[in-house]
Amino acid sequence: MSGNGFFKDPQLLPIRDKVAAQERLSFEDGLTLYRSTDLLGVGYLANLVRERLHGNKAYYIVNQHINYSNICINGCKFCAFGKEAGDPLAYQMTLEEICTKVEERLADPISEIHIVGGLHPDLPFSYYLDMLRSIKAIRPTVHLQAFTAVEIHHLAGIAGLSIPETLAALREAGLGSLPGGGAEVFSPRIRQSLCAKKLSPEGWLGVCQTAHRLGLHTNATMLYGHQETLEERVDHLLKLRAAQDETGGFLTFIPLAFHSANTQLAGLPETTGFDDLKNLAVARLLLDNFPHIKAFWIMIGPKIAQLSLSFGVDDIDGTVIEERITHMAGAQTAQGLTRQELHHLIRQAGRQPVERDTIYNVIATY
Ligand code: V47
Repeated sequence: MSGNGFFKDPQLLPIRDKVAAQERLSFEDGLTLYRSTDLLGVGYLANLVRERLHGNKAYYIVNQHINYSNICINGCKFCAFGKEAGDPLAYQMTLEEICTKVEERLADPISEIHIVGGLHPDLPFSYYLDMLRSIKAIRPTVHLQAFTAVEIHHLAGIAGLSIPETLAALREAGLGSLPGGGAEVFSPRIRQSLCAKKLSPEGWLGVCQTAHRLGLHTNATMLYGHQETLEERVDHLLKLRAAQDETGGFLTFIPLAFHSANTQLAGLPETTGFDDLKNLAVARLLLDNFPHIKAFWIMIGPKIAQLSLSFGVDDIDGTVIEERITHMAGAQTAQGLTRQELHHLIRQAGRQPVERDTIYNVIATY
């Protein structure tokens, strides 16, 4: 382990000792990490944990995103994607349109389709079941990572079913796992201010834990870079860690960098590379029971995502292909990356590209 002289911030030394001893970090440790300007020190510690878990591997997936509708009843202030029904920019895809999107990519070796939408007020439950079934009919082996915990809760209301019944019906139709969206920041202050109508933190965690108990994996996210405090970030991460201790079904944590354009928070500055790397590194250190930390290159850019492979990250998501949520909020990143581009980023960072499926089975190593 690196000598004391490496760390510019002496407050990191006791945390270094805990990391070396594989001891769990506390709330105060989390705050110290966030407050420290010794980014290289924090990154070094996160990299130790990443290396212990994953050696030199850096995962990616060949996936496709489908955002079936942006019509949403929640009206979250941070969201440029969601629109009220009747808004000129509102859309909802028919099942035929969704099938066309899937058919258009049949030649690509896609192993996952990632499906997220708004909370539509009146699409019937059958639309969601038929969507999964139709995609599976076209691509029987693809893994469907579909519907955030917030959508699942909404669909349960539409279907008049309990959460376990809703998940079981969706699984029967082809659901493979849940993406990590909709967690935002668990702080009641932030939720009151930014997304008062959204499913509560307890509700979000409850849906994920119910999914875990049924044998479905889920991801988890945190939206950062808006109005949240460092204390609220640490609290969010520790709530995820506590939930994971109980049910163990979270696969990956993905910090989501806030983009303000076209939102009710327009004008807030972009997150910085420093803060993007710091969030990923602190997450790796606090979430000791999460197998994977993912950098979503769409939100932080491929260059910071590449650097993050030395700051605790073992996964840089995937090919994506047509993303709407961040691009409607002003993201300047590409809509997709090729497998070759992902390999180039990973190799230049000195890591070994590993193509994975959704649940981290290795498809190929390069
Ligand atoms: O839930 C909304 C966030 C999420 C903005 O599970 C915004 O592997 C930034 O969850 N700026 C959806 N973020 C995306 C998501 C996701 C993405 C990639 C991989 C995975 C995974 C999950 O995007 C929403 C919300 O938290 N979001 N608006 C915005 N203006």
